[in-house]
Amino acid sequence: MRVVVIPCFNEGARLDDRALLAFAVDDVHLLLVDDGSGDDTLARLQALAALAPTHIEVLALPRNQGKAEAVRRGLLQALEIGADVVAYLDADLSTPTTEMTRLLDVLVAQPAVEVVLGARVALLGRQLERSQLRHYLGRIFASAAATGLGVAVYDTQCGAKAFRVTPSLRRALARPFTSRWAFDVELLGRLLHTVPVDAFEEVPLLQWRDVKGGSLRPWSMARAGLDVLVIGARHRLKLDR
Ligand SMILES: Nc1nc2c(ncn2[C@@H]2O[C@H](COP(=O)(O)OP(=O)(O)OP(=O)(O)O)[C@@H](O)[C@H]2O)c(=O)[nH]1
Ligand SMILES: [Mg+2]
Repeated sequence: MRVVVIPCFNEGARLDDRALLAFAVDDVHLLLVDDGSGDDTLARLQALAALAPTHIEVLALPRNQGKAEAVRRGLLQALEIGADVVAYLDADLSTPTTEMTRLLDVLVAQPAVEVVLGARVALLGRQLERSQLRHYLGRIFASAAATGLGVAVYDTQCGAKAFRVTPSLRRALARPFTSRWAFDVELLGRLLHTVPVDAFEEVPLLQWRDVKGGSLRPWSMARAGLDVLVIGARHRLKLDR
């Protein structure tokens, strides 16, 4: 079973019920995590789960804890219900579900791969719609992350990642992340202590778009930038095991 965790915080206006329902078929299950939203997100998620009770489950966190903890709690629950592949995906579907499917399929097609990361690389023939400013900020962030982790990762912040369920993954999720927004880097760092670098695969996305209405503020971005430096230093000193 493949379980895709979708963290949702005040997503009432952005949720695409139809796309999510169409995605939750066959062995793809959705675990929708309400991160203590103040709007109608939880009711919307519950209504969606009622339409496909065998394929969609809701985890309601009683108060807002941030994307890092919402994803971690979702992934832990996915492990508990017996998933052999888990993933996470942003609720705004900036990465469309068809692209998430492609990431999941890599784990089926390539048994040696354990971690699949969506990478936003603008190439001719691909549909990548991203503001210039965000692109360049993202490049600086990813370069800092790659230096800190000591591996040539191109895009750490794409909200679409998939993992084979292994003891290494369980261990990497056992403790809360220290960073609210740079947690993807923290997770990769924890995994890199035991998973060989060739078991990581970045997959350039064919489609990705900036979806307005998110709540990531400039202050959070600056904080994430600071966090990535600390995470890199801790990783090199092996303090993040
Ligand atoms: N902002 C925010 N998002 C959260 C939180 N908890 C879970 N999320 C989810 O994390 C995902 C990414 O959030 P976004 O606000 O879209 O962040 P972003 O795409 O980096 O930034 P935007 O360009 O503003 O959309 C979404 O699925 C959110 O619902 C939280 O506490 N704050
Ligand atoms: Mg977004």
